[in-house]
Parts: sequence; structure tokens; C-alpha cells
Amino acid sequence: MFDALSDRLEGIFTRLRGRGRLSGDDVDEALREIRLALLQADVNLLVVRDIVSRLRADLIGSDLSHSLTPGQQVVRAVHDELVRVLGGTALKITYASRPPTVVLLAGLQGAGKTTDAAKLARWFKQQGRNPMLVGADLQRPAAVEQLRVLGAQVRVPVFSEPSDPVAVAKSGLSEAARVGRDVVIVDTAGRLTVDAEMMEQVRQISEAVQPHYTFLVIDAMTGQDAVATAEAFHKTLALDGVILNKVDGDARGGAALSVKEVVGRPIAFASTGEKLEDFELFHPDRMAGRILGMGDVLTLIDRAEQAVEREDAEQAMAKLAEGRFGLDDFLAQLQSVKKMGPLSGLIGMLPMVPKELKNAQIDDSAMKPVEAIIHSMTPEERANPAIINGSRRSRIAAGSGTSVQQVNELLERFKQAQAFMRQVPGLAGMARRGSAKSVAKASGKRPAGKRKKRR
Ligand SMILES: Nc1nc2c(ncn2[C@@H]2O[C@H](COP(=O)(O)OP(=O)(O)OP(=O)(O)O)[C@@H](O)[C@H]2O)c(=O)[nH]1
Ligand SMILES: [Mg+2]
Repeated sequence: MFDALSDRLEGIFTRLRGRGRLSGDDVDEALREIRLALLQADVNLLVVRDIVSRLRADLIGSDLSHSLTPGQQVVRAVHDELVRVLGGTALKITYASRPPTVVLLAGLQGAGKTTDAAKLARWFKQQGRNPMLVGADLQRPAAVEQLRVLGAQVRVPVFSEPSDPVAVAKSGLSEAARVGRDVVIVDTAGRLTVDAEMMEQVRQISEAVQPHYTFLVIDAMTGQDAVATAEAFHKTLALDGVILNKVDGDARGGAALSVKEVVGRPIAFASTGEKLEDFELFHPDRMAGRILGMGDVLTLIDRAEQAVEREDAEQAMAKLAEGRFGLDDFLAQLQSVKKMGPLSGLIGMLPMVPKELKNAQIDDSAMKPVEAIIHSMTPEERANPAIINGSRRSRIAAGSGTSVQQVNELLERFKQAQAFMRQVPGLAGMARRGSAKSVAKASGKRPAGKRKKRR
């Protein structure tokens, strides 16, 4: 998401970087370009107008801070404004004092409600809760079965019965109380468009279960239509937030940047793929940093922590950063790195990584022959790949069931990766200190105010 917008903003900032001070004309020109960039990202027209006028007030009205260069000043103003339109702070769930805490999901057909129900259940489990899923979509014959399959995958019980949606939702609550489940997630039926019948049904369910949280699932790929849908639902349901789905397929990001301002409700979670782990709490400040190319270091570190012990991750990063990363380390880390998610996704999160590399497809399945090849090397060869001559290459290829060409390719790629990693500014600092602040410093950018408050 936000690729085009990131590129354009980066261009604007680069042009400002050399300036000693900003004239009124400079500000005007930068704002004009920012406006264009936002419009091209499919951000709602009124929202664009607000953003630009607030930026103007911020840049012209306030005294120029002496500690910042003009370029930095604009970056910070844009960052703060992005954080604001993305919703300010991340959602913090308040659990019901008398469980269960009830979460109701609504949305159009195919938006991703049922998958999100399971993803949320998984998320609540990670928060130490005992969720239960309730299938109140009796519209589509296979809907409940789909929820049961997903529920089994995340090991969360699914309740449903062949009555009517309101009755199912209600019995779901008593069932949860009976078996001691403290969070209930209710999946509902979707319709092709916002229609009166669907609204009435979901309103009745809402009235019956009195949800603590009502989330609307919207499809980011539908852009401003998704925002209009959210407005319509909010009139009937009093939403607590939206779950932004299919972020992986949305190159522009218009819905994400408009929904809070238009509907008045923030993005609570974002879903970035079909797999159940492609789901995270939405952090406006991290997303703003990602848009500005500061790299989403906090998310990266969170994910690393989830997947591997923090120390392991930091060690791996330190080795990568310092170019001390031999083939042996590569192999040892392969498994844990794999757990951190698709590699291409991770690289995009690193700060200041050149675009060519961000877009490079690093395929996890390509890892299999790599593993085989490294397994066929002697420890000496792994530590010091430079000694791998022609005859050693033939032996390794034969031993791993690959070709000499594949061995050559791996060695070449490994060499390039090592060289590249040495050039990534901030990587070493991040690994050593594990803080976003140090990365911002190392990469020549000032950590923005909001970000500083975290941790
Ligand atoms: N690429 C991508 N696909 C997604 C994402 N979320 C859901 N999907 C896919 O979208 C399709 C529809 O998802 P469902 O969860 O069944 O949608 P729904 O809102 O429950 O649909 P109805 O019950 O028919 O109203 C499925 O094939 C999902 O795998 C996402 O974040 N990214
Ligand atoms: Mg569904």
C-alpha cells in the first residue's frame, strides 16, 4: 500500500533537502505537490483539502524551529498530519468487566468478515484471552462451515445453530458464559450492496447482543466506495472502528487515508493477506512512518519478537549489518527468518532500503534448494565461501541434487546480499539498540514527536 504516494513524497522531500530556509513560495510549491500526490492516491477530496490547509498553517504559522532543516520540518509536519488522519493512536481494547466482551463484525459480501473473525480470534488468543466464534451468517449455506474450518485452524470453538441470526447470536452469548469464554466474535451475513434488509438484520443482531465493539470490515481495494460504505453503516450501527482488509492488493491507500476523517471512526485492524497471520492492530504512527519511507521498524521488531527470541533476532540482524553473516549463519537463521513472514515483506519495512530491493521478489519456496546446497558444503566452505572453487562447486551441486549453475547463483546472490547489508544505514544501530530512535538517527532523519513517546 502507499507505494506511489511514498515515491512522490520522497521526491518532494529530496528537492527540499538542499534548502537553507523555506520561502513562502517553497511552501506553496511543496503543498501543491503534496496535494497532487494525495489526490493520486485516491484520498477523498475534502480530506485532501483539510490536510493541505492544516499543513499550510503548520508550516507558515509556526516559527521555524532552529534544530530542524526546512526539509526535516516538512517531513515532520507531513508525518504528524498523516498520523492524525490515520487515527492518531492505536486501538486499545477495554474488556467487559462482566465477560464476555462482545465483538460484532459487519460488512459487504466478500469484504472478509468471516476470515477476519478467525484472525481476530487468533489475535485475542495472543492477548491471553479465550475467544469463541459465533456464526450468525445463515444466508449463505456454506458460511457456518467456512467459519468452523477457520475456527479449527486457530483452535477456537465455533457456535451456531440452524435457527435465525438473531437467535443464534443471543444463544452464542449464553453459550460463551456457560463454557467460560471471555470474548465472543459474531460473524454476520453480507450483501452485495448496502440494502435496507441487511441493515435491519444486523441492527437487530446488534440490539440483541449489545456489542462492546462493532467493527465494519471494508475492502481497501474498493477505495472511496469503501469509505462510502462505512458512512452508510455508521448511520445504522454506531461503529467503533473499521477493519481494513486486502491492504495487500491496494496500491494507493486512499481508503486508509480517508476513512477516519470522513466517517469519524478509526482503523482498528488491518488485514494484509489471506493467511490467518496476515493481520495486525493498526498503528497510525507506524503506518505514517512507512509511508514516509522511514521504515516500519517497530512492526518489524514486534514480528521478530513474536517469531523468534528477541536476542536471536538481534544477533541475526547485527551479523547481517556487519557483513559477518556467513553461509552457516544463513542456514541457522533460515528457519527462524522464515517464521518472521515472507522475506519480501520484511525488507520493505527496513528503513532507507533502496526501492529496487523493496520490490525484489524473494520467494520463500526458492529457499528449499538453498538449504540443500548449504547442507552439502563443508563447515569450512560455509564459513568462508571464497574457497569454493570449480571442483568444489561440482561436488556441492551433485551432493544437493542441484546444478552448478544454481550453486553459482546462490554464491553470487549471497555475495551481493552481504555487500548490500553493509550499506544499509541504521541496520547495525537497530540491531544493537533495538530502538526506532537510533535508526532514525542513523539514517539522518529526526524521529518524529509521536514516535518518541512509544516505549
Ligand atoms: N488478498 C487478500 N484476500 C483476503 C483478505 N481478507 C480476506 N481475503 C479473501 O477474500 C475472500 C472473502 O473473504 P470472506 O472472509 O469469506 O468474506 P466475507 O465478508 O465473510 O464474505 P460473505 O460471507 O460472503 O459476505 C476470501 O477468499 C478470503 O481469503 C486480505 O486481507 N487479503
Ligand atoms: Mg462470511
